[in-house]
Amino acid sequence: MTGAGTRDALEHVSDPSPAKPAKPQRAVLATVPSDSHMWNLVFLELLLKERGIEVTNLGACTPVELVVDTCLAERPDVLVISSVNGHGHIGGTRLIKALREHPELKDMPAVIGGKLGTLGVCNSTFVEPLREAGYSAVFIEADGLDPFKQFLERPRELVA
Ligand code: B12
Repeated sequence: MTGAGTRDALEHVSDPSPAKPAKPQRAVLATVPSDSHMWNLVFLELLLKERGIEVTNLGACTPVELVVDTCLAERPDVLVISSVNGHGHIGGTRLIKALREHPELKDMPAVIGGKLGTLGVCNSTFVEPLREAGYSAVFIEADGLDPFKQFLERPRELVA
């Protein structure tokens, strides 16, 4: 490689592209311990993979300890929690509190979505409490998938 080539390469490395937040490369996908539904997880795994994101899908009825331990070991760019059985707001709150107790996971983007209660469109009532409990973003089914897709394009921007 010529000197100029080396310099160009180094400049490229030290010059981060202007204000473009990194897209997630690796995700951990899980649900809450009470939730045995699986197709939501399959659907989300495919949606993430379609975007080039590597997924560790922990499957249905995920124990909280498994989610925390996997996040500690893998340090994913984003944790995605999906729940549809109506208890997501309860299990999801327990889960995020356990996760945020670990200083290493304090700033890791973590989102939850699906049918988070049994109130239909009024499940929006759970959004703020779940954010306060520690989620970076909360997606309710009534809003469709576009907000989540946008989040995946610029997660840090929306979390900040
Ligand atoms: C199949 C099914 C089952 C199967 C599950 C089989 C399996 N292994 O997956 C069985 C029969 C086991 C089952 C059991 C129960 N089920 Co069920 N089940 C369904 C059903 C018919 C389809 C779910 C499905 O597979 N959908 C396909 C997937 C791809 O879509 P989805 O789950 O809706 O997820 C979408 C969105 O919510 C969103 N999404 C989901 N998660 C996330 C996360 C993020 C981050 C984002 C952005 C988006 C997102 O994306 C998906 C695509 O749009 C629904 C009714 C329905 N038509 O939706 C009820 C339903 C989910 N079940 C329900 C209930 C109540 C139960 C039971 C409690 C029933 C009972 N009394 O025993 C148990 C719960 C068991 C448990 N411990 O969790 C309710 C939940 C009520 C609520 N939340 O308001 C529903 C809605 C039926 C109803 N209308 O009452 N169920």
